[in-house]
Amino acid sequence: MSRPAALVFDAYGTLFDVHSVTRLADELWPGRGAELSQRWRAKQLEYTWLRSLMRQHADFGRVTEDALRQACEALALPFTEDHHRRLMDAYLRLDLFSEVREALARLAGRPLAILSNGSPAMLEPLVAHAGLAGVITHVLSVESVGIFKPDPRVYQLAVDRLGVPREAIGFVSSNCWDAIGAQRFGFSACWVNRAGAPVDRLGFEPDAVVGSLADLPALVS
Ligand code: 2OP
Repeated sequence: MSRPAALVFDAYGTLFDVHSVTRLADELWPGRGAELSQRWRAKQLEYTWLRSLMRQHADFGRVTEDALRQACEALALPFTEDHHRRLMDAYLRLDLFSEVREALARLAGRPLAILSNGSPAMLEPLVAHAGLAGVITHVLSVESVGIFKPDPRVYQLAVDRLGVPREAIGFVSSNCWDAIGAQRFGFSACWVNRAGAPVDRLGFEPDAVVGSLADLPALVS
């Protein structure tokens, strides 16, 4: 990833910890929070892929709500509309991973964009709540193209909006399949593997793997 002209970051799972909702979920259903959070995230991503394949797009807010309801029913968790509202609100205030702020400060001086499945209505409050409004230069949502990652049209959006050729863009995601999709599109793609997970077997691999965003400045300078 030698000296990319711009860096493009995935949001959920990469900059923001989707599992920070576990705290509230544990408050609502003691001892069941982690299980719900894992299942909710897995179902949310599954629905993005299925809706893209079916050409039946709905925004990430709807997909996230649908996934939450399915996960609660699958786990037989008693669920009210107040639970739903509180958990969806928590999605607008996810924790920033601890190393992100310093890493972004060290990477400044080039466009630093978010490219996410999230809708603008979800991403704008999330970025503002984390105090990243002055740090992230572009917030790009798949809603501009009407299909979810890893469809190539999503990555093309970053090229179009940043005005930077694909080969000059460094892409960063904690979702291995997203990093591979970006790599196949033509970005230099880095997988942030905080959990030490096995690489996805998709016939291709990310260009680089790091354990946290703290390792990124050395990789791109
Ligand atoms: C994002 O697009 C993949 O959900 C992840 O932010």
